[in-house]
Amino acid sequence: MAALRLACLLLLPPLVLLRGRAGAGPLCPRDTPSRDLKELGGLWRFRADTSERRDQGFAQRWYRRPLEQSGPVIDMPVPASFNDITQDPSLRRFIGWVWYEKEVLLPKHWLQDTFKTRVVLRVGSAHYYAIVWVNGVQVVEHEGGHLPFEADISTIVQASPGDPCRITIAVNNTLSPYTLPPGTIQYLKDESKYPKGYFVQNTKFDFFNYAGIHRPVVVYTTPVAYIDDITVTTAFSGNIGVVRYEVSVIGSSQYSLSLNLREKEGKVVATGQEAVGELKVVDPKLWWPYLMHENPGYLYYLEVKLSAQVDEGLTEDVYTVPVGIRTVHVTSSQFLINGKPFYFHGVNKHEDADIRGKGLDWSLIAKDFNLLKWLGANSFRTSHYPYAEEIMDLCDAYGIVVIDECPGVGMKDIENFGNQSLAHHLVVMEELIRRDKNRPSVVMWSVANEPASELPPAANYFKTVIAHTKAIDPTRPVTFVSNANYARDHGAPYVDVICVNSYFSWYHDSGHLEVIQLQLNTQFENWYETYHKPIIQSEYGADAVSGLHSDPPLMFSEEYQVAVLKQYHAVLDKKRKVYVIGELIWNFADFMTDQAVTRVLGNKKGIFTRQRQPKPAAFVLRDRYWKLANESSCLPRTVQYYNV
Ligand code: GCB
Repeated sequence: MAALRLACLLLLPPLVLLRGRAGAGPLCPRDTPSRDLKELGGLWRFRADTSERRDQGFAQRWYRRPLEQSGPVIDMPVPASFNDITQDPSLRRFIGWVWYEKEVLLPKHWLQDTFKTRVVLRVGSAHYYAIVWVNGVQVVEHEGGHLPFEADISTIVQASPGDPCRITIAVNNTLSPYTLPPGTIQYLKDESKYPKGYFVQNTKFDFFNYAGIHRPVVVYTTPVAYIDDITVTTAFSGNIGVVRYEVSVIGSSQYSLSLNLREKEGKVVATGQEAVGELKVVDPKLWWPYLMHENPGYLYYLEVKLSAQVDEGLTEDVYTVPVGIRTVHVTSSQFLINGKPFYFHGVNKHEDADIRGKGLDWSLIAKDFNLLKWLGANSFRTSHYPYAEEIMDLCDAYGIVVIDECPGVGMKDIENFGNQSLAHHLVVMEELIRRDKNRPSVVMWSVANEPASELPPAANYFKTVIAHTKAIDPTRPVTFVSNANYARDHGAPYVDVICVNSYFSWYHDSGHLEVIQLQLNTQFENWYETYHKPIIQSEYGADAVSGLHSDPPLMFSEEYQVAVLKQYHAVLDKKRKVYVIGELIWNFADFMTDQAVTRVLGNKKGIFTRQRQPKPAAFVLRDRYWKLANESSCLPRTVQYYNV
């Protein structure tokens, strides 16, 4: 009870007023002929509220004046996790409210054309609960990391043109049983062992709980009458591609639309004028996964132009969405993309790196995509939360297929399956789908990773979450990733694809490589016999500390990791001929976790180190993935060999 009280105290500030929309506008901010964009990356002022109840910032209203007037501040990069930036161990493990602040001068024309310009502040993601003020006025609050949120700040910034605008963001990383992911706060009261008031945050997931402002903060403009959302779904029949679209407009009921669907080179291939319609493309260039076609990730561009009447006259807005024409279907034993069987040979990742933690980093993103291509990986799962839009854009462009996972990870206690959690989970799925619905790379939603799906309440919980997800997006299959016993999993009846994790000879029968094939075979047969649904081996692997060797292979050596992979591959090679539709290694790269006796400066199941250097397992996987790609596709020889 005390733990819960503290969780609530840390999470909720006194007297929070909800203003503005809690979610983000569905359209990712872009520079267009009618919109401007200003990134607020760089160093922000930063202060952790170290008061016992973490409530000093609210009691003293730190947002009312420049943060440095409240006490000592330091420089903190945005985007980045705050944990690994300083030499202060107490900041690394800090739980509670931290405060960020930046002053920004906005262009004059944004502030003076008040009848024409709408100014919006958008945060790409902040972990986990955030409240935002502009010039001391609260504009938005948002629960949950990994997803964007925004607020219309026009009236505030336009009230004082010429003055710098002060943006204050308070972020709280406390997790409660009802957040996603969930966690608990534990007070340790034995004063012979712990200082007075000592508490820790406990979680049941296996990655370090990085916090801060992880993705870009931007200010952008739209006209006052603007394109609020564009939804696109695609299909094809014979040589005709179909792009169904729906445009929603805010700020005027008197408007006209003009839509142009362009090829990559700019040629218009179809046009429309209605808010809801269907565009037909003759001989469409389909969106194909990487290594399934010589020209993967082909994108058309749907340019939407709005001409709207507002009180002061006519205003125009333009927004362009990339469109990949492709279909997705699931049968009892196959996953079909554009009607052809698709085999996922890919990875699970994390947003994780030295120093920046989960902060967006373009160099890391570029390196990771180069490694994926080198590896011959055609897919990844966004384990265990939605990744940055910048990453997802590249998946669309490169043809990397994505299983898009929400932050439903570490749901191990019965309390995580109550109505409060459920209501929040539904909102998170809405926000995720609103953000990623138009992406051709996203072929399936994953609503959770390894929940305690054997608990009876999991039945109704997953039935509801999956039904809700399908109701919002009827075009994509839905799954969650299970490590439960096939006969007792209450969520599996509702999924389209069975995703199963197993660590034979690691967490069970440690060191016994000889049992892997039997156990894996049994696993697949049990699941398939029970459900007759296609199966993805959504995690498997072993820790290898880079540079540790042992022959015969012993646990934690590079040789052992390779040996585990080879045992799994022997069975996968049989089962992929029948109903196994994919294999995703755990993990792409080593990553930071909480400290534990089973973790050596983090989880070492990466086939690359945290610094992205290959372990021997990476070469084994690379051989395999290129072979799989060559087998299942009709790639020209130039693509078949990948020589670096
Ligand atoms: C799992 C989890 C993943 C862990 C991994 C491991 O089953 O889904 O989050 O990191 O195992 O290495 O234990």
